[in-house]
Amino acid sequence: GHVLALSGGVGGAKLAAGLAAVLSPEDLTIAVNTGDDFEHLGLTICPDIDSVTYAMAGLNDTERGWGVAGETWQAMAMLRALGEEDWFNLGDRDLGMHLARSWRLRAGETLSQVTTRLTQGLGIAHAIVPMSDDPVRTQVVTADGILDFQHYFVREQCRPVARAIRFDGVPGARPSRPLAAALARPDLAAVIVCPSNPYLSVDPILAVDGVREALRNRSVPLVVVSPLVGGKALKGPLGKLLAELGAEANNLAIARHYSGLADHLIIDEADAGDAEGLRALGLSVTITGTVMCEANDRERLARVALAA
Ligand code: FO1
Ligand code: CA
Repeated sequence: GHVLALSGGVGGAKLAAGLAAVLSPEDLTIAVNTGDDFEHLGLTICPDIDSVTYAMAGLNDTERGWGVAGETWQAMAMLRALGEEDWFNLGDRDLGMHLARSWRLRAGETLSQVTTRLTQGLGIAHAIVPMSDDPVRTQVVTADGILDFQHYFVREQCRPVARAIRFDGVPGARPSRPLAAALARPDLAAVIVCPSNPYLSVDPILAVDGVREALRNRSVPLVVVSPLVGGKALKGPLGKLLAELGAEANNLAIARHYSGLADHLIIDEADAGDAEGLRALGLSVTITGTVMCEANDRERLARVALAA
């Protein structure tokens, strides 16, 4: 049967790459968060689509966690010399991606069509699809006003105190055609939620018109791979944001967050103590190593998720 994976960047991208390594292209659709997208210097930047794309093409920078490995920064140096905005680091190779995407969008292609074009251009046979072709923008409501996610996260370095997260554009954003098609497939066998941040990376996907309902009414298992290891987010200074919003960083909170959706939670060995409480909530649980350092780890975790 067909597997639908929901993914954000970084952690999600690693499992998505693992799933692609063990499933044929006909058997997998990877639907990606576009809430982190933004317009910058006249370009449309889609960080999570690019994280998944670069991970699947083997081009991702594993140190930094975003962008292309072996990147150079000549264009940034010129922007800086020109006195233009330089707070968002666009590598030279990465810029090529944004140029290609932006002009194809301007020429009238949908984000789904552009993403298919660009991923195929990099030799990726599996379907990486945006959650929606309509713009959805994650925003952080702060004491100093509403900030687009990248402005909050990168430009302001998460400094303003957060009051709420909102997704501008929903309701009203329709699922992309390939996401809607995957949700409606009669041979859909499972939905896997990759180890991405539930509040920032998965919630925007669930907020797209009809997606949460479709997943709630599905008849196939929904497996969540927890993004936590030892009760901590694996990457990023997002702990501060989530604490300010009162979101707890533990697997029980994650299970409650996905209640009515998740059947099975995969948690890290470091959090084995959570299993009992999760089972009491009616979930089945797999305990395994969830840290993905190498291709082997990604594929192994992908197999564990499929077995679940
Ligand atoms: N993150 C940063 O912390 N600083 C950057 O300058 C930066 C640039 C950047 C460029 C392209 C891209 O695809 C991602 C980039 N990111 C950067 C990461 C991005 O902000 C995050 O990956 C997510 O949106 C949060 O998960
Ligand atoms: Ca992200």
